[in-house]
Amino acid sequence: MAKDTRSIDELYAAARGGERRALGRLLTMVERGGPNADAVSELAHADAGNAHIVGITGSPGAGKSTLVGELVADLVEAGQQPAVLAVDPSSPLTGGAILGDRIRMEDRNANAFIRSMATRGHSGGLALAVPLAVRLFDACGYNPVIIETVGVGQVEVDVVGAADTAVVVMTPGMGDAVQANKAGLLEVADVFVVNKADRPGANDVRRDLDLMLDLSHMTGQESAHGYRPPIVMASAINGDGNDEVWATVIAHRQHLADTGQQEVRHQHRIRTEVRARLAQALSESAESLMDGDGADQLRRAESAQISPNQATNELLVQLLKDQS
Ligand SMILES: Nc1nc2c(ncn2[C@@H]2O[C@H](COP(=O)(O)OP(=O)(O)O)[C@@H](O)[C@H]2O)c(=O)[nH]1
Ligand SMILES: [Mg+2]
Repeated sequence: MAKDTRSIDELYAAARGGERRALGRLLTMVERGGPNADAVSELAHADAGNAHIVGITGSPGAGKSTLVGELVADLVEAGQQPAVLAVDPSSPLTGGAILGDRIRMEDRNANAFIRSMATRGHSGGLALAVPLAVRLFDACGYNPVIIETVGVGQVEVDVVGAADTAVVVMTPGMGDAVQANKAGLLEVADVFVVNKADRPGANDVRRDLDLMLDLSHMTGQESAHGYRPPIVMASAINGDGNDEVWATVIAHRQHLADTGQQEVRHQHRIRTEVRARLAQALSESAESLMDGDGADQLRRAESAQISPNQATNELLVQLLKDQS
């Protein structure tokens, strides 16, 4: 195949016109970061803002990909055009159920776009790349945009917490409710799915969850506007409960609309993205300062002439001067 020499603008126009290859190339740029990613983001910014963004998280093996695959098939059947961004550092491009689903899905129907995002192990890249990829899908008319991520690290929790609707998937027999609580997932969850309800112990998970939600209610952690995250029992692999999962997601979106919370979510999402970008920019500046103009302070701290604290303060002054 001839090398694709189209400009970013041309690729973007083609992607908006429905060309999957063009969209795929833009997603690769977004994944790699840097000036090209920023250029894509600028273009997409003008056309995005319609998609319902749904985050789905949970332990590895909880059945997220199975559930997402089923939901996507249902959405396509219902005439919608869903996109999925699967971010799972533990199963990079070669692994995971989602890729099998992807191939079948793309054969079956061109209305869905499923993409595994490679972040090459460094999770910082995720916080930068995910919002851009979501914006691009949104700008290209995909709706909903579903983000699948393992609920382990802070970045993953942030990504899901910044969605319009955050779905947390649990399974019986893994102490999942307690784990999720520790990982901070209880606070970001809008919908709980107890998957693998065909297995013993599903009702125990539900009970544990209910208890923890009662507790957070008593300590005032529960979200305002009287919303208590519903718990849906499902067996994704058998197709049981998938309809109810989606109906519950849609009900949450309606709740956001009714209470004006959609705008709050949007603001939170933008804030999360800007924070990640700021942190990245400052961290890069700090590195180059220590390699350049600030090397002297660093040497003096290394040889104990000044304390690390003092070196930091001096470097900070330098850094802020450089930024302005
Ligand atoms: N028994 C049972 N197994 C399931 C169910 N859903 C998914 N699985 C299986 O659990 C394993 C992990 O599923 P996967 O969707 O890849 O999980 P993910 O890591 O959360 O994306 C696979 O072998 C699935 O077939 C379910 O409802 N019941
Ligand atoms: Mg998966």
